[in-house]
Amino acid sequence: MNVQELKHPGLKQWVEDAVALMSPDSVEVCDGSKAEYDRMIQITIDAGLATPLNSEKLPGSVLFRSDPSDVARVENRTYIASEREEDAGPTNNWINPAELKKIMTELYKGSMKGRTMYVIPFSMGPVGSDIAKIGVEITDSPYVVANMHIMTRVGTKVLEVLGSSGVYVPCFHSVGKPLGPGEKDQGQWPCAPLDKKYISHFPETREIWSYGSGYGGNALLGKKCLALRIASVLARDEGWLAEHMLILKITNPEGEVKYITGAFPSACGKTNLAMLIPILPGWKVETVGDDIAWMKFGKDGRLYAINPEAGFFGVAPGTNNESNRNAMESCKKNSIFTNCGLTEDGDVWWELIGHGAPGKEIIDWKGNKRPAPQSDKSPKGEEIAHPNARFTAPASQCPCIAKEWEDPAGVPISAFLFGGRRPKTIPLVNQAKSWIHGVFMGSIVGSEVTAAVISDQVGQVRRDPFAMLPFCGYHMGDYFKHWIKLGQSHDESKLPKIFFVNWFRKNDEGKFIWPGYGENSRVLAWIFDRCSGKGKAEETPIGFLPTLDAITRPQGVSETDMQEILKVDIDGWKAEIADVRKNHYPKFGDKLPKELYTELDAIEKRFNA
Ligand code: GTP
Ligand code: SPV
Ligand code: MN
Repeated sequence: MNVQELKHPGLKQWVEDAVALMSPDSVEVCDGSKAEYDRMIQITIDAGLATPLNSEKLPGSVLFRSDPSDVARVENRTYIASEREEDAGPTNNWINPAELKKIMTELYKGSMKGRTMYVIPFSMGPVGSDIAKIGVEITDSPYVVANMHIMTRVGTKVLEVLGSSGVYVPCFHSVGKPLGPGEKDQGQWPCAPLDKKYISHFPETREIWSYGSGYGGNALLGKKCLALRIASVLARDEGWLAEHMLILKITNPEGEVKYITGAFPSACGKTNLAMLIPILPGWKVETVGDDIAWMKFGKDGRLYAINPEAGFFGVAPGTNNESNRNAMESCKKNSIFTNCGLTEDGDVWWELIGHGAPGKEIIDWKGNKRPAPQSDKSPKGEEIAHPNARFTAPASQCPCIAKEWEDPAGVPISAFLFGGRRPKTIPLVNQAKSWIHGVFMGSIVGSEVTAAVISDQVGQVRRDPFAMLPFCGYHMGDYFKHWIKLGQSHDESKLPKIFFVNWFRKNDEGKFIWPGYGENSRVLAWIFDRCSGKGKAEETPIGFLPTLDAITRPQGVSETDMQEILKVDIDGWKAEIADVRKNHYPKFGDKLPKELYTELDAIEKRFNA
């Protein structure tokens, strides 16, 4: 389809203005067809950017290697450009929107020379459903088009729903690498240097402008940019929630069903939990979503969640048939791999895949030949796959996808889980005493920074409230207020119960104490029971902790270890609380809701009682 055929005058004008600014050689409106997907992949193969994989092992799949400067989200180049700085708050980067648009307009000038501009109409959520939002991404990256095909619902049917006057979120994206006459990418992942990358959000005008990166959340603008940063602003204004949460369906041996969501920071276990295979007999987990949940109140006063995405952009390293067989199955065909190793037989390989690589050599994520590894481990810093290597796979290929995963009505949520990577102090699981206590605990969540973000803080614990630190499109203090208000204006007995989990406790030798993955079903079973008014627990200063016999003990976890991860670490918590009072809460100034200080005072008092 060409631009002239666009029936929405505003959209047509917007595209024409973009063409005038970015000067692509040609323009295409995407129809979302299989033929289009195949063509995008072929273009990237011809440009030397994609390698077709072994068609018997991984039919319809390709591998990309990106640029070392472009391997993850760039938080320090991500901006919330609200009209007023105070609306972006202390946890976001802010630039005056007019100033930022001026800088970026300069960058966009001629930025698509030598390339095709693709116009991608996409829907977050099932096309045409009340809860769905439409975006249109303009990009010069066929890699982005192909990924958007998998991650969102793309094409003509979206334009039909949009009609001639529908509302959409306009999203600009350019890799920022125009080509001179006759110039080709020739295997060089196109992007701009780090200090030229901008991932910008204009919350008042609901616009996204991205420049200079072709990777993940920086470039697939439906995901973090629209479905979290812009959607969180809409959710605040309209009384709903847009959260960095997986959604799972869990069935107990008696056949009772509950739906649970969980917010953990990037690379902290959402995809794995969403696809978990319970080790507990008779229990079943199915997937509704693995990264983002949009939740609205139903007429019955309960919160209903939908997954706005259509695919998984999952962390490859650590994924294997033991840890996450469902993810391995999901990316067995029609998938895009980015920054994995390439074996001699045209297969992908990554650290902790469960086996060494065949043959003599392997090509690492930087394109270098290396000796084929005998085991599935590599020394730190010498990984064959980048630690944030990813697979993009259609959700429909997941063997445990829940039948209701595309239900526009959503699924009713019984529990919220919050957590992160905490080697010490935070217990395996505890339950908040009330909604407000849960909001307090959610506001102080901390986690080690992972390779999902380009940062020199990787490995250090930072506060990541609600796992939304990099994704909240407005002042985090107002975000806390929004959560408190939802509790105050609804019947608390119908709201999800709030829990905190930590699969990542380490012993003094630095080894994980808890085996994680399928073993986490032991914790899910306790949470399930607590939501039914069962499950044994003890009230402590931090909430309800399971009694020692309430969660069955995995093989290889000693009784002493079990006691260790289920106790209240008094000194650790005192330090935690002191840090919140001194370093965390003051950041939010007047915007920190007083209810949270009341909770902080109360927990402090409980520890000093
Ligand atoms: P994003 O896609 O970045 O939002 O990540 P995510 O939260 O979906 O994380 P994911 O499930 O992909 O897991 C990230 C890494 O953590 C992988 O290497 C997993 O193998 C590892 N992981 C997941 N669950 C567990 C667990 O229960 N225990 C341990 N030790 N590691 C886990
Ligand atoms: C995350 O970082 O939380 C991700 C990957 O899910 S990205 O899409 O790059 O944001
Ligand atoms: Mn994520």
